[in-house]
Amino acid sequence: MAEQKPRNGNKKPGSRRRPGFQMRISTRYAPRKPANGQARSCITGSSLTEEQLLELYRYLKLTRLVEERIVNLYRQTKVVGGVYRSLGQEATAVGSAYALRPDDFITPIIRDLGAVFVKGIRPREIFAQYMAKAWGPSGGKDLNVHFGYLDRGFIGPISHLGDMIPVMTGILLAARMQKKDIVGLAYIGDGGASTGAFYEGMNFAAVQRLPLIVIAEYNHYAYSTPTNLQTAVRNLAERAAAFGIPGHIVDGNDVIACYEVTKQAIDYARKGRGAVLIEAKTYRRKGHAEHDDQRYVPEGEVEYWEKHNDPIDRFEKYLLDQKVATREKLEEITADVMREINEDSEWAESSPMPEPEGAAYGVFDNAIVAPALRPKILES
Ligand SMILES: Cc1ncc(C[n+]2csc(CCOP(=O)(O)OP(=O)(O)O)c2C)c(N)n1
Ligand SMILES: [Mg+2]
Repeated sequence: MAEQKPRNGNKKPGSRRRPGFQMRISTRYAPRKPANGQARSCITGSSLTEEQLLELYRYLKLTRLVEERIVNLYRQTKVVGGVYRSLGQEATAVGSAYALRPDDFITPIIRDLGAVFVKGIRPREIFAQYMAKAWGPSGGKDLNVHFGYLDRGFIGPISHLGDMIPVMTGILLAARMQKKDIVGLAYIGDGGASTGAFYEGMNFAAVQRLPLIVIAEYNHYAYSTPTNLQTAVRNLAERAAAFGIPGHIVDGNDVIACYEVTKQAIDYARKGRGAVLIEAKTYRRKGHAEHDDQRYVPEGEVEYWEKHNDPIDRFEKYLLDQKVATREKLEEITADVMREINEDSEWAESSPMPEPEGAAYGVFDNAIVAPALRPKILES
């Protein structure tokens, strides 16, 4: 028998082994309908308690029902600006964000309302923000997803796709210099993952071994462009090899799988081993925004995902099959979510619109005030 070469035979003694390089694809991802024709559920063997599982369910329902209410307000012309839905992909945002500690940082994008709720933002803040009200987090200065709270570790996204990756990388570098033990979770779409900023941010985080977890949402579209027309890779996670970091693929419509894979990545990053790229396979069931009629989507595609791969249906099946909850318990949680939504949307509707001169505050250094506003501001 030929002599086996030692595995690291070419390595210089004492050279540091790089983590990652090889792709790690989660076997929990099953892209097709189960062969036995059964409706899909979620992975079993979770480390979550029953109480946590029900909390996840609450976040999923909250996300879907808040978005439905926003659409309702939009149709009444009460919303200023666009409405972007995460219908069908709520499990990706909720499951991944649930793995964070409260002091960790997060930067969601337009399909990650679920992560925003997990981070502790209340529905009333979202309603007021969408309606550009004075009581909203940006006081009516910006719209929909464009707000953040630095003190809560919630970094609001800017519109430029890809740019939040180097921003989060910078935050994590600063945190390391300040000896803070935090990880950063950044979300990116399949379209956004083709920008230069994404590559630069990932590369820098990788070489600095910063605790950056990136969730790349493969939801099949960027605006009207199908993913296979804007990137030649089949799996976004394959790009991890270019940065020398681990890459994972997870079923983005399985909330438990999303939680478990992110938890693993967070543990890895927190130990100082560096960045991780997680690709969540999911599907955008609505158009880019409410104005988009999706005429570019092949017939039956949306319906297929709705029928066979809805993340809430799947989680309900799991909770019932595993006897974590009864149907009545799930209805009770949903009713409670509806109560909160009704109360919070009324609160947001009762907010006044912002005072016009408020536009001059919190944007630039207020020592420099536009001449037209100067007398009024100096009076107050
Ligand atoms: C650099 C840049 N190019 C183009 C746009 C316009 N734009 C906004 S969202 C979007 C599509 C994003 O698709 P994807 O990243 O897949 O995220 P999804 O909407 O599917 O969640 C585009 C092209 C932008 N905001 N920034
Ligand atoms: Mg996309």
